[in-house]
Amino acid sequence: MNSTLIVATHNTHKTGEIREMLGGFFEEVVDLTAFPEIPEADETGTTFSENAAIKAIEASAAIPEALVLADDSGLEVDALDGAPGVYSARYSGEDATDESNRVKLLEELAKAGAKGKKRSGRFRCLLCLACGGVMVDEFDGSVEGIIANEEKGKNGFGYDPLFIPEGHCETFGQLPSETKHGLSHRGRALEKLKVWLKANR
Ligand code: ITT
Repeated sequence: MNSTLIVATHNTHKTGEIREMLGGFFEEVVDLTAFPEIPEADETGTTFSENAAIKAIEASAAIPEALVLADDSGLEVDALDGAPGVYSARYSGEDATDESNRVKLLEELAKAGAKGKKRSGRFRCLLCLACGGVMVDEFDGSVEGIIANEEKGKNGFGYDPLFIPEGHCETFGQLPSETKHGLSHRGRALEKLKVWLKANR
């Protein structure tokens, strides 16, 4: 097996986090921004697992010699019946940005009248590993928390400035990246992947 990992994403924040956490396992961690000829996968699944598999298998079929890892992730908020969930990236529409998504989330929670502990939720991450166009394995992770009343901090990406992980008083936007990596949905799924890599590479 070669020492390059292809991350089947166009989200460079995800790639950065995965590179930081998996650095020791691969010489290079690159994403699909380095392969503009590969079209963006249609995320037609209704679960994180289905969408992670779609992204991993499509990219792996296009680069069959490489080990490919896809990440499908998102935020589930209990007061919103699990929304935005698998639609987290495009919660506020097709032209959504991280900022417009955070604004929409605060608006929806205000409409729902969700205060204090009623603002509970979790980040989920499904990692799918593929090679030669075939799925090899999948790994999951989640972190429970509370949605803050307002944005705090500039670290991370997406909903990080609004997410206070269980056991902390600050958002992922305020906490150092090492703290986020140690308890995040992605960090927990990557720990399972590391066990797999140790056993299989
Ligand atoms: P790819 O499909 O190209 O991987 P994407 O950003 O569209 O990129 P997803 O469909 O998996 O990826 O959507 C993930 C969204 O969930 C992401 O855009 C954020 O809004 C949110 N999200 C996931 N992990 C997060 C994290 O660690 N911190 C903050 N927000 C996160």
